[in-house]
Order: sequence, then structure tokens, then C-alpha cells
Amino acid sequence: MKDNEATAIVAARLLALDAVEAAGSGHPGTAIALAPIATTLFHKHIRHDPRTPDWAGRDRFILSCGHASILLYTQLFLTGYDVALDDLKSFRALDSLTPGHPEYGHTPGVETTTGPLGQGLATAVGMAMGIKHEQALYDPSAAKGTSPFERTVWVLVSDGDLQEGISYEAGALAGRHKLDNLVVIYDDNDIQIAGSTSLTQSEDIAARFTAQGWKVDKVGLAENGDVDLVTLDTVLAKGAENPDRPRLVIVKSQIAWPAPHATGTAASHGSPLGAQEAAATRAVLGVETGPFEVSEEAIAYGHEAISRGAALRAHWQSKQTDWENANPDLAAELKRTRAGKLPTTLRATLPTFHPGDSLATRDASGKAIQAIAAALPEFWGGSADLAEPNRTAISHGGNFLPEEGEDSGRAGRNVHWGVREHAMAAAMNGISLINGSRFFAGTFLVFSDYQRPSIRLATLMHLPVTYLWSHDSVALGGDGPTHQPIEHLASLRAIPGFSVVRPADAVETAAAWLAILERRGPAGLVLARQPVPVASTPSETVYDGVARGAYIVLDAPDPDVIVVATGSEVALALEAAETFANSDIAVRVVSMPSREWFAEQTPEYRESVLPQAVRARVVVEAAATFGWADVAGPTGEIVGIDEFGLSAPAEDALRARGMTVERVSRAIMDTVSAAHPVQTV
Ligand SMILES: Cc1ncc(C[n+]2csc(CCOP(=O)(O)OP(=O)(O)O)c2C)c(N)n1
Ligand SMILES: [Mg+2]
Repeated sequence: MKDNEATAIVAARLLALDAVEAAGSGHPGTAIALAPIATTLFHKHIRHDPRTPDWAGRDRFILSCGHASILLYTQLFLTGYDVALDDLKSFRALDSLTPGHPEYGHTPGVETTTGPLGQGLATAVGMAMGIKHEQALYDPSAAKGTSPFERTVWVLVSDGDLQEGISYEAGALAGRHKLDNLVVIYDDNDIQIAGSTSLTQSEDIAARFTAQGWKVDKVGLAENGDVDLVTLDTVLAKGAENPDRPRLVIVKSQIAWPAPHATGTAASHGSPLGAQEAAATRAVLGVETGPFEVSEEAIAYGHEAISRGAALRAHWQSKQTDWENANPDLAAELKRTRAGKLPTTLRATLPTFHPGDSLATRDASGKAIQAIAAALPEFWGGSADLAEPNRTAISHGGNFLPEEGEDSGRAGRNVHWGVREHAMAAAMNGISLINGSRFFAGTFLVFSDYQRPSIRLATLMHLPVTYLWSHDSVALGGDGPTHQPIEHLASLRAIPGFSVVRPADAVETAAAWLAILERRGPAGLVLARQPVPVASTPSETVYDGVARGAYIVLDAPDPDVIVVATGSEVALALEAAETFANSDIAVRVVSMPSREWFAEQTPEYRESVLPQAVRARVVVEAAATFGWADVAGPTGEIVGIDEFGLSAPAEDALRARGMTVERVSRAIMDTVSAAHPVQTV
């Protein structure tokens, strides 16, 4: 090892130690121990340019064990990213550039938000898939090692990452898809918060990943107890020659090494070492400087990454320019997709539906997907083994697979995720983080629970991922209560910034797809299995209304009562309203496909749809009533389902759970009376 490299590693260890001491909390042990691994990755293996962190040709580095965030921040500082020493001093403080866990979009050089263990690894698998797909679309015939689209995803994982079930799913996907652009380093330190990992696991991790189709290498401890960096470097360099497999490198380490008393202790995982141990660690390392004092040699070595990065980028740029010159049309398309722009003609290509048609919104979505896929090459998707019931397949899109064939290949637009909702959802984030892709994936709404941690991260990161959730109520019928969502809509609406979109009919479904694509945020499209009639509202009104989240579908200019419904219950509301056609009760029906989008509208628009003066309100949704009280108001009524469903044909299940015209009509009567009590003398 060169002297200045050793100096830089010592600096990285001590900066991590000092930052946690200064913050008074954090995770020092892993960051101190893994400083050599991070240093070698940032200087010799990851292709990155500290001065151009968003360079499209860069590799990606994912710190899946996000608790060790200071490990990443020290590298970003030392290698010359826009992260200053002061930022390390304000680790974990309010508004600092260095929050407790890495946050995408907040700190330059952070490629995805991590912290919930297992998510980073599965996100990285998605990134590796996204890279393969993009290369196949834009530069399919390039020989290995020559394409500007080739990039490697580097991941650091801890015991907890691999204990999480999502890592099993992610490992299987990476193996099946032969993601040779994925390199995972496993910090095999035998320690977690509870103590020794022998308390919790006895599996052979190498055998597990080998069985999933990975190439696995092991690196033991160096003689002095440190990470064996020489062997690790050799393995990483050699592994690159191994084709067709993702790689796992299992690296032995000792947490907090070389702190004299903290080494190997669970306590060093999540608490500052303390002043005494910090001083003792400095002594062991032979360093006499104080906290946050970084030697010039360490900075000089760190900044070698800047010239290295500039050279890598220049080399890439010449390949990229050659490609652009040879492929002007594709280059224009790539530019558009990476900028996140949609062709203006998209709306005109969407399918049309007519009043009198009756079809399930999942079927309408299936038709919309074909039209969008024809217009947008960046649009691809899949399903967790429910492509048929979800209607997610892109016809003639081919299967995304490493085997090139007539209907398969890396450019395939249909991803078969298998029954792996957890990893699918995390990988969707990874795909979306590789510029340009508009990715959607389906499952039943009830199984959105299996995706929730990744939905939360997608929303934190504002990623343009689309979840397609069909079978959205008890009306899915005979599969019964295990498959019938009740609380899901309310719980998804509780995620701040996430859009839940539940279109009422086929036209609303096409409009919802368009609005989701235009908004570029995380959204769930909630679809019915059963046929619903197409309302007679003009499609202009529908497209505008859906984009605004709610609009009037049956007007009464001076309504006595407003019925607000979502999805398939809009038809039920209209039917109930019909029964008052010849009465002296004026009923307005509002379709509210997205509460979140409606909440964004001007007060004037909201007032025009839901005048505050009209206190007789009925909300109809075949799901938990939780969360609707604000729309219903004190004199309103919510017609919903606050118990589990039951196994029965759709009609019977709906009736058994009170989703009937009679109940809605009664609610209309009751709320009108409640809002306008009859004056008695
Ligand atoms: C899903 C999830 N559950 C729990 C935690 C809290 N947590 C943070 S680190 C950790 C385990 C630490 O062990 P390990 O992964 O081996 O990390 P090391 O201490 O070796 O760095 C736990 C339980 C988390 N971040 N994510
Ligand atoms: Mg551990």
C-alpha cells in the first residue's frame, strides 16, 4: 500500500470517529472498520467524477447499510465532492448536508436513500437491470467493454441487509438476470446490535448466493486484524473478467478496528466511542492531530480521485460522442427521455371509450398500456406473477431476459418478477434512478403491503414509479378476505406525497395514466376487476377532472346533497342519485379519483366542486372509512367497509358488506335530514 493511501485511510477512520463524537450519536464502528474498503472503491474501482456527480456514464455506489452513512460522507469529502469538512462537523444536525442516513437528492454523490436494511441491495439490483435494459435499447450491438452505456453498480451490505427477506428475492433476481454489472461487498463482521450474529443466523451465505447464480469470493482478515485490502483489490480486479454473473465478495472485518477496546463490540455499532477510546484509537494509529484535523497528504491522495474522474469521464465522453454521431435519432430520444419529457402527441394516442361500454378499469388500463408503450420507448413494466389478471403485459414488447431470442432479450419490456413483491418494488426504485425509464409494475392491491417500505422510499425520493394495483375491493369476489383489500387505500393515502389514483371507469383510467405520466411522481393506480359502465361525461371534462383529482360527474347547480365516490363506487353513486331524479332532493355526484391531487387545487376550484355550504355529504368507497371524515363533515355519512370481506361472488360480497344502492340512497336521505333538520313548532 502506498503511504499516502494509508494516510487517507487513517484520515477516513478518524473523521468517522470524530463526526460521531461531535454529533453525540451515530454509527462509528462499521465506518471506522470499513474505511479501507470505501477508500479503495472510491479510488480504484468505482468509475465516478467527484466534480460531476450526475455524470450519466458513472458507476453507482450504494451503501445498503445506510446506518454507516458517515463512511460514505467521509469519502465524498476526501475525494472532492461538494461536501466540506464543516458538513462532517455538522453530521446529523438540523439541515446539514450529512443526515443520519444517506438521502438521495440531498447530498451530492448519494445515489439512493438507504437505511431500511435490505432496500439498498434490492434497489441496486433494479439499477443493474435498468442499465442493462438501457444499453440494449440504445447500443445493442456493442462488444463487451466498449459501450458508453455500460456501468457497474457497487454495493456495500451488512449482516442485517442479508438477514432481511428482501435480499433473498433480490439475490434470486440478480442471478436469474445474470447481472454481471453488479458487485456486492458483504461486511461479514459477525456482529449486529444484539451481539454476535451467531445468535441469529447459521446459514452459509456463500452457498446461498452461489445457489442463486452468483460468483462468490471470500476475503479473510489481514494478519493484523484489519480488512485484507490487498486480497480484496485482487479479487475485485479479477472478478471483472468473470462473465454472466453478479458477484458477491464476502469480506471479514472487525467492527471498530483498531479501537483498542471497542473493536469487535456490538456497542460500537450505534454509539460514540467516547473521548477516552477516541484518544486511545488515535494513539494506536500513531496520530497526534486533534479532531477533524486532516493531513495534507490525506487530502492530496483523496483529490487524486478528481483527476482520475476527469480522465474517466473524458474517455467516456469520446465514446458517447461517437455513439451520438452514429445514432442521431436515438441520441435525440435518449436526450428526451433523460430529461423526463413526454411527446406532446401522447394524449391523442390513448384509447377512447364510449358511454354504454362496460369494462373493468384493469382492462381499460391494459389498453392504455399498449398505447403508451407504442409512444414511449422508455415505458416498460411487469408484474409479480400476475401479468394476466393485472393486464400489465406489453404486447409484442418481449420478455426482459438475458437470453437473446425472438421474444426475449435485455431490451424486453416485460419483466417477470416472480412472486417477489418486496424486491420488485425496491428494484422499481433502482430502475427509476437510472435516467429516463418510466417503469410500472403490478400486483393485487392487497399485496401492496409487501411493497410498502419501497413505496415509502420512492416517495421520499420523489421517483416516477407507477404501481398498478388491480382487484381493488371485495368485488374481486370468491378469493375472499385474504385477497380483498379493506384498509389499504387509507394506509397508502397516509404516505405523505404519494398519489393514490382510483379511476371510476375506462375513460378515467386512460386519463389517470396520462396524468400520472405527466406528473412524474410516485403513484398507485388502483383498478377494479369487475366491469364498470363508462359514464356519459364528455372526455374533455374527464381528462381535466381526473388531473384535478375530483370533478362533478352529475351536476345539480344548487345541490341539497353531494355524493363523493371513488373508483367502481362512482357508478353506484350515480345509480343511487338516479333514484332521486324525480324527487325534490337535488343530488350532485363527484368522482374523486385522487384525494391528493384534489388537495393541491385552488380553494376556488375545491369550493366549486364541494361547496362548504352543502353540509349533506355522502362518501362512497368500498374500503375502510378511515380518513374520509373531513370530506363527509359532521353531518355527512361514509358508506364504506370497516370489517374484512368474505368469500362470495362479487354481487353477494358487495351486498353482504353493504355496498348497495339502497344503502347509499338511505344515506342521501339521512344526511339531507341531518343537514336540514325539520323545524317543529
Ligand atoms: C429494516 C430495518 N430494521 C431494523 C433496522 C435498525 N438497525 C440498524 S442497523 C441494524 C443491524 C446492525 O447489524 P449489521 O447489519 O450487521 O450492521 P453492523 O452493525 O455490522 O454495521 C439494525 C437492526 C434498520 N435499519 N432497518
Ligand atoms: Mg454486522
